[in-house]
Amino acid sequence: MPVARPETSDARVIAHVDMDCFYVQVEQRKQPELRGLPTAVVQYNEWQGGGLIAVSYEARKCGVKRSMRGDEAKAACPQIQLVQVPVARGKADLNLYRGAGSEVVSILAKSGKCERASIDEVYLDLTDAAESMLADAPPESLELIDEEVLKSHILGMSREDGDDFKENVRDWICRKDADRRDKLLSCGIIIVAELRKQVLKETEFTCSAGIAHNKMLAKLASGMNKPAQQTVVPYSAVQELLSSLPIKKMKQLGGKLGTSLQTDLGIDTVGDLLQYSETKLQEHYGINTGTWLWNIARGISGEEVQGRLLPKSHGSGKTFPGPRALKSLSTVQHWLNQLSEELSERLSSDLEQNKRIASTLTLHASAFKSRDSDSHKKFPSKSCPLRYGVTKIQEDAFNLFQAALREYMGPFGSKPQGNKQETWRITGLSVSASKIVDIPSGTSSIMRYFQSESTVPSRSADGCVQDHVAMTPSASEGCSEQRSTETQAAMPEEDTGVTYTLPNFENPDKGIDPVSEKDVVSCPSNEATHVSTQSESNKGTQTNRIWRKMNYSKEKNRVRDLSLGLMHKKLLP
Ligand code: TTP
Ligand code: CA
Ligand code: CA
Repeated sequence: MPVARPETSDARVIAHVDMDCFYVQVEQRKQPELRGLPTAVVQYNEWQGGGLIAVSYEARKCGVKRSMRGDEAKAACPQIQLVQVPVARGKADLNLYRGAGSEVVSILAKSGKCERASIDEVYLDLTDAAESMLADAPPESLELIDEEVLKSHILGMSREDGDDFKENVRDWICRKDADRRDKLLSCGIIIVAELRKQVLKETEFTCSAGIAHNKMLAKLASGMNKPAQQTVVPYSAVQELLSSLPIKKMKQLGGKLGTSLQTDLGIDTVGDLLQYSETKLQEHYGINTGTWLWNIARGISGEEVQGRLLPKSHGSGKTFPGPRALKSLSTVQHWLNQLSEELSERLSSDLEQNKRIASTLTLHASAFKSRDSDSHKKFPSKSCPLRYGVTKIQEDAFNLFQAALREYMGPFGSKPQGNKQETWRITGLSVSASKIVDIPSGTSSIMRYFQSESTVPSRSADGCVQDHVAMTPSASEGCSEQRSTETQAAMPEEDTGVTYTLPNFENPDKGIDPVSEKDVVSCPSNEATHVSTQSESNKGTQTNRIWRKMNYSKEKNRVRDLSLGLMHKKLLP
């Protein structure tokens, strides 16, 4: 559940920077002849030209959307350039994009505390930089204000085109009688404009930014004016911004909590929350979440920018939507092997380059069953201590999967129910490594460290298969980005064009910490403790519904034969 953190009384200056149509920009830098053309990055497969995962702004103007198939995009915009995402091990290989994201991070990190929030986003705490500027060279004393600064959008200021608008921005930034909070924001505006120009110069990428007094508001603002623009949230504009903001657009309210607010309290916008007292909200959602809700309705959030340039976790995932759903243990094992290989490679380079090790391995899957009554049951996520080495990770991942499947299917899992036998299908798989720590400095050799540490156990899933509660809102970043799953659900296996509800199978390290301390429940025996999981994204159930509608009757006999045959052989005790 979200944790309420009081905001400090001192005004902070926080920026959220998000790259514009990021994968497209990375591909356009590689192939400069594509610049300025309507372009999209596609996860190609033979079905309807694959799925789009990033769309340039030129293509968006022609009506192309991320949810489209390649063929649909060509129909909407015949001149569209489709670039295929690199593939390795039968799935999208995001290394190129991760590396490009790191280039940006290394530039932005020079400005202050920097938190890498996803493959293409960072938060910056610019308070110190802004305070220094205010002390040494306040905006009101500047003779020349850069054009990029003057193009900023200041919420609450009416926007007129042309020079008048820029003059208004200049006046706002240079006001002598502004309060300290606004003056600090003005410094933030200048600093961020400069940083964005630097990013463009050094990487050739454009980005957009939100500048506000806290992370929540900065994040909301960064997406308001894209591409290549920045938006500022003065304190005086907060209420208006939130009053009409749909509750589900709010980071952390995209999931169950947001749904409960809508259905149980009839709240549609963040502003609607204002009618409820803190006590009332606490009665409904507990002390912490109640206070957190009360705060966000007022734009209050004390969440700090974490000084973290490296990812909190590594993940490798893939979805198998529609007719591609996996239906046998052998295909699940095949894909887990591929995913584990990729994960292991990334763990090795993290170890080599950053001297960091991870200690928890987690398996997430989304699934559905044939029997209607149970179709909403979530596939449990499982964790165990992480052992380094590809084969060990592969072995452990498969063990975790089997433990989770046993629990998912229940005691009658593979027994006939009436005349029907129950079947399962897997629509998403991901393995992730978390609880990443630096190897203590002074450790003379990595091998010695491993030998001395119990974090790397000698046996797999050794009675310590742990249930994993899928992310609570407060522990994740990417979960605010709700995406439509409808189209995705009808796609054959794809790796990247996805929803960011959790867990994120295609882009599992998109700012997500799949396992936070509190989420892992120790389990002393193989007996898995049942822990209710937050939605494995609605994706599973939606996919379930759509797939069933499309294909179930056609496929069901074959599925039953194949998967139940295997389950009888391998899963029954
Ligand atoms: P986003 O920041 O959500 O989108 P974007 O950068 O393409 O476009 P915008 O200008 O609106 O920010 O995602 C960053 C990258 O992550 C995106 O370029 C491709 C990848 N991605 C996926 O692979 N699947 C997805 O569902 C989403 C949302 C993103
Ligand atoms: Ca982006
Ligand atoms: Ca983003």
